[in-house]
Formats: sequence, C-alpha cells, structure tokens
Amino acid sequence: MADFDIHSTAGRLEALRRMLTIRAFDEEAGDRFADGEIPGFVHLYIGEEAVGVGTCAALDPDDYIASTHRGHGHCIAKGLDPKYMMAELYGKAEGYCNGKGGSMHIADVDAGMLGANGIVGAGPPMATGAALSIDYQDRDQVAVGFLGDGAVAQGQVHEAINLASTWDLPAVFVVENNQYGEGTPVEKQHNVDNLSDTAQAYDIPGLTVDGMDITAVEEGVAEARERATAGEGPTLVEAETYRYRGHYEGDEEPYRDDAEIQRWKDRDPIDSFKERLIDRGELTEEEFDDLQAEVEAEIEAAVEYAQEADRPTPDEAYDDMFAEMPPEIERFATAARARPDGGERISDSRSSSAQSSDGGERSSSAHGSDDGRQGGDRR
Ligand SMILES: Cc1ncc(C[n+]2csc(CCOP(=O)(O)OP(=O)(O)O)c2C)c(N)n1
Repeated sequence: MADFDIHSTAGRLEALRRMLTIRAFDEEAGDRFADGEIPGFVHLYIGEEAVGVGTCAALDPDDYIASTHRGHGHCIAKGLDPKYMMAELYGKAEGYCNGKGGSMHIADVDAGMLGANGIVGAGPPMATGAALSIDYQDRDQVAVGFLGDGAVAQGQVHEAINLASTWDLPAVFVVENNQYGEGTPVEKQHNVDNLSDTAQAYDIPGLTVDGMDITAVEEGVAEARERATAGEGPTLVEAETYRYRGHYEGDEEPYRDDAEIQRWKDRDPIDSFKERLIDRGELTEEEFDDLQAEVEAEIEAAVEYAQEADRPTPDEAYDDMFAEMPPEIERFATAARARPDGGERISDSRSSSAQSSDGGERSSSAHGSDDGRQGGDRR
C-alpha cells in the first residue's frame, strides 16, 4: 500500500489532494514558463492526473517508478515536494537535482522516483533494470516504467519488456495513452485496437483501463503489482487518458480541435472523483474549496521559494554528474575550478540578469531565445 490508502476515506482525500496538486503545479509551471521564468521546455500532465496518482496508490512507498519527459505528475503522485520540484524547474541549487536537471530530469531515488528523462521510451529500461536488482536481492518491491503511446513503438521499450517477461521480473509497464505522440494520433502510430494488445508479443497480461478514473487505474496496477510480487512477471497496463495542453507549452496544436478537447474535459478525472467523494458523503463542496485553496497556497509558496533560491555556482558544474568521477572528466572539472576568470565570466552574465517587474529573474544566458521557446520542441 502507498503512503495513502485509497481504500479509506483519508486515503481517497489524499489522492484527491495529489491530483489537485499536480494540476495546480502544472498550471503554474505553464504560466511561469510563458513569463520566461523557467528555462528549457515543460510538458504538462494536466488531464492525466488519475494515471499517476492511481498508479502510485497501488504501490508501496519503497517501490520504484521511472518516468517520462511528462513527469511532474509522477513526482507529485510519488510524494515529492513541489517546492524542490519547482526549484528544479527554475534551475536552482535547492532543486531535486541541484538545478542541473530541470523539468525533464527530476529524480529522488530515496523516494523511489528514479527519474524523468527526455528520451522517449527510456522509462521501461530503467524499470527493468530496477526490477532485476529487486529480483537479484530477493526484495519485496516492484518497479514501474511509465511510457507514452508514442513510446510503445520504441526499440528499447521492446527490449525492456521482452527481458522483464523472459526473466519474470517484478516490473509493471504503464502506458499513458493520451491519444497523441506529439501531433500524431494513436491510430496512425499503431496497428492494434488497444495498445495493451502488444502484451501478447511478450506472453504477458495486457489490460486497458479508463485512465480518467483513478479507481480503475489503481485496480489495474494493484493486480499487476500482485502478479509481479508473486514472481509471475510483468504486466502491461494501458491507461486511456488525454492531455489537455499541447505536447509542449507553445504547441499550436493544429492536429486537434476544441470539441475533441471538450469531450475529454467532460470526463475530467478530478471533477468525477470529487463528485464521487461528495456522493459518498466523504467530502462537501466547502471542504473541496478549502482543499483547493490549500493546494494553491502551497504551489504559490513553491514558486516564491524557487524564485528566491540560488542557482548552482559555476565551480559546481561538474558535481553530481557521476557516481565516480572519470579521470578524463576530472581534468576538465579541476581546470574549470582553477580558472580564475571561469566563475567570474558566468557570474557576470548572471548578475546582468534583469529583475522583471513581477520579481521574476530573467537571465538571457539561462533561458535561451524567444525564438527557441516558440519554435518547436528541440529535445
Ligand atoms: C528517442 C526519442 N525520440 C524522439 C524524441 C522526440 N519526442 C519527444 S516527445 C515525443 C512524443 C512522445 O509521445 P508519447 O510517447 O506518446 O508521450 P506524450 O508526449 O504523449 O506524453 C517525441 C517523438 C525524443 N525525445 N526521444
């Protein structure tokens, strides 16, 4: 069981809080990115909250997850602190990866979050590797690899699921079928009715669940977890969901229309879960409003924390990169630290960062050009 039990009232309220936190975090991240405060790219999870939270609700706290480029929701679902996540998005030293990873590389191994990453399909190999370590050490854990519908056709995903199946490893693969890989609809990417049908190729069970319904996701992943811990190998769980925002912030979305987006919003995972809790007498409208206000205050505080935090210093550039620094890299790190002008030059560009009128820090060196921001996904 997770650190919250979705089979209890308190656990369901915590699940709702996490879904609201994901939405508030990503809405704020989108706004702050548009304001130029956040460098790089952000891929928002809004609309998909039931998948991340439903999955993590079915896991034990020390189970592992390996994420995707759209990973903020997975982090919050696994219990990471939005404050340090936001600091990471801002490139600040207090962030989960000391500001060197950004939106697509948040990791907290102690919390079982092995990392988001910008390589489509890289979650499953990480999960298979973690599952091999669990199996080897005979531990009672599982490793979940998240992947998108686009990633299902990726070569390394095939390798990862094939090995996990062949070796009966305690892995679960959760496909977030949000209907598009960038601008390509799922039916133009794959020749199967359900992406879970691909499980047949590995001789493992494949389930398709309603990814807008947290309960359905939790049940599917709980079944998969049980199989995995019983030594029966991996399961592929496809959660049918939808991303409300573009592939990345700035995506003009010529590939879909408002009516389609609205059809999915009518099945919003937060609204429907809220209504269910109200129907069960576990929540009132007033309590919901209070919860929403608390979550919004938490995210506002996270933004303030991130804005005020320090960036890593130039002499720390090579820290945290390797478990053991390779000698050929150590040479560069030592030279960089010793260069009298090295830190200065970079600090100079930092100190020329202008304070925007709303207090946000704008650094031309850190944020890239406006052209890059609007010109497409450059990963
Ligand atoms: C190996 C690799 N190929 C291509 C890309 C470019 N790329 C970034 S996101 C993306 C689409 C991924 O779609 P999907 O797996 O469905 O995830 P979603 O964005 O829908 O969450 C692509 C092709 C990449 N980052 N990595």
